[in-house]
Amino acid sequence: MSLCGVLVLLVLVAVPALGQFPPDNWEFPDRRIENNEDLREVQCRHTCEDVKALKRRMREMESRVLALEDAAQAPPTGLLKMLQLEGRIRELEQLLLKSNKPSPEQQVVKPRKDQGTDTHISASCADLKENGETKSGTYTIDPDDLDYGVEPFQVYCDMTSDNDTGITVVGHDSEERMLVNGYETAGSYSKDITYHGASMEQIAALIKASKSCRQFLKYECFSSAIHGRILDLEVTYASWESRQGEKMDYWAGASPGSGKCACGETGTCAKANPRCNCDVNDKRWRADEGYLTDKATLPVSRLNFGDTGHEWEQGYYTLGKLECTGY
Ligand SMILES: [Ca+2]
Ligand SMILES: [Ca+2]
Repeated sequence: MSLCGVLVLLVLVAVPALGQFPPDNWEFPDRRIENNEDLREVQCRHTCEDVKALKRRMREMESRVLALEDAAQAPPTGLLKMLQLEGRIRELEQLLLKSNKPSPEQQVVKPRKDQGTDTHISASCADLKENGETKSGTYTIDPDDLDYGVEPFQVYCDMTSDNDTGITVVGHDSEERMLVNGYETAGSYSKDITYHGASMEQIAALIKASKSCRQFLKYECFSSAIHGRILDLEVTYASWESRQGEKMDYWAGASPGSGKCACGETGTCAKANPRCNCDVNDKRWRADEGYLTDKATLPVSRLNFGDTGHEWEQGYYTLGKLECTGY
């Protein structure tokens, strides 16, 4: 075969082969991969699992949120019990109303027979006398009304000494004339006063409810002074203490704050002494006495004495009962 013949043969064989190119089943590589299910599974192996997990977690969270909402809306156990009890109380109240029995809240509290308005108790002996009681004796009083302040207490009522009013008398444990001897320094003799049948609070209530009160106090002295001097220092040997326990600077019969005895205020003390008879201190019996009348400080709660240390020195004190009148 000649060269031309060979070329012609090649053309005849190759042209039909070229007519089938590309083959029917041919796909470009990229396109084949896009449509491949296997590849989709490969791609989902991570992302789809993640989505599934996320969806699962979302469902869990939703159920938890719902549970929390339920819990938030539900009343707590204590509140539930309270509501149940309130309902029960309403039921019982209804039952009470039906049976015409008043509930405890509707019940009127009646005063006790011995403390109520239907049993009168007097504030003082003056009050008693005002209400027609004329016989002296022991009575129970309540100066600041029943069911208020101090408890009622017993006192002696003197209904005859004063025509116009009853006198409320409160006694104590030092009513006897008492000797002071052998106590030299100021206040080294000290006597606490205890009142019979009444506390200091009750006595204070009586004083407050009274128009006037008084208590007698006397010191009889033999070279035993109330006020003296040691070198340049002024010394108060004898003093009384108020119901509040304060040491007072004036003696009975004088004005509060005066620092004097009764004679000192009127300028009538022995040997022109400026303050008290006892301050003369001259080996003669003398005395300073009078009534304490200051309602703010009565009654006497304590008495203090001294200047009885030497053998020629002594004294006697007398403290009267507390007496209150009027209202
Ligand atoms: Ca009272
Ligand atoms: Ca003396």
